[in-house]
Amino acid sequence: MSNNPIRVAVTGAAGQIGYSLLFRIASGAMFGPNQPVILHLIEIPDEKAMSALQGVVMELDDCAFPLLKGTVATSSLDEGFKGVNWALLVGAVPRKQGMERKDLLGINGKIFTGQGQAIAKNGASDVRTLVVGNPCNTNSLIAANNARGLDKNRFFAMTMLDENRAKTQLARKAGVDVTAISNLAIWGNHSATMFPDYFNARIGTRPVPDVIGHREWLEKDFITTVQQRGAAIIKARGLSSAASAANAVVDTVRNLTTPTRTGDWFSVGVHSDGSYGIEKGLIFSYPIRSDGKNWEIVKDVPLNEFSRAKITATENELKEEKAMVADLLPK
Ligand code: NAX
Repeated sequence: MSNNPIRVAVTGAAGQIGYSLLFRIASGAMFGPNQPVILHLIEIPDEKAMSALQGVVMELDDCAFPLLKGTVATSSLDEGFKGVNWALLVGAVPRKQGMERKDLLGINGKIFTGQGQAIAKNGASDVRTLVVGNPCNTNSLIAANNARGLDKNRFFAMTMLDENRAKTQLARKAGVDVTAISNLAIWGNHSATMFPDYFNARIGTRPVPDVIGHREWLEKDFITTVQQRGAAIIKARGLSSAASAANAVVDTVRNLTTPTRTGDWFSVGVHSDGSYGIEKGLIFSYPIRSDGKNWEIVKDVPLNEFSRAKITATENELKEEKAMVADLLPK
């Protein structure tokens, strides 16, 4: 057991995802039941947001969590990222009606230049950053490129919610428990172009297509359901997914900080080293393994023509996004 608390910064801490996430971290779900934490809650310098944040702090206090050793609530990036071991970048401006993707990238991109710089300046020597705020791959790319002196391998973008959604869909279709599904990689961008790779996923020890013989369902319904799940939740709830997103943040950090089960892998957007022919430097979701400290891209996962075409489409979208924010990436 380590007695040194882990410092975790969460931006957008008064938002929907923050409201689920903070309580999971403070209860020990992210770093285990013996690891104390200190939460750094970051919001915009707006009266309403800061007041809501105070309310969240009061509720955290009222849980009397044994592992929560302190909270810092601030709108200052320097104070918020001071000494943090993890920076969970959740806060972003949502896309509004009439807003083009380029506009959103421009507005949110500016947030992530400043946050990348502040993390590099203030974070602990082992700081790692997970971007959740959308478009999360390209926001992570911006943060990584503006965090001078920090290894780009410490920047991630969340695709775990897509992986969890895909696993549940496959388990339901096959009539098995969700724990029977493994090796489910999400490739590419956290967007409607992502590719949930059912060819390499397994149900027990068997490849998914051997168990679910319904090829058309896999090619069409399955992929579309996973890609459109966020929109379906907005339609049903009137609000975007929050508790399941917070759960995916917990899963991502746990996956990166605990050894991956032998033979399995998980999905997260990482700095591409050119693996699988993907453009170097993009933040691209791959099948990843961790030894608990370091992570690696799983090599030699077989890809067929169908998968290749899907992966190229999502790569192309990320290249376009990168081109749109070129002015935010220092040379
Ligand atoms: P909310 O609008 O409920 O909360 C966002 C919070 O961020 C607000 O309190 C706002 O004041 C704050 N904020 C905005 N700019 C900030 C800044 N520069 N610094 C600090 N705080 C800032 O959104 P919520 O539902 O919590 O979603 C947050 C983000 O997660 C959105 O960008 C959303 O698109 C994204 N998502 C990403 C997912 C993923 O799988 N990667 C899934 C869920 C979610 O859609």
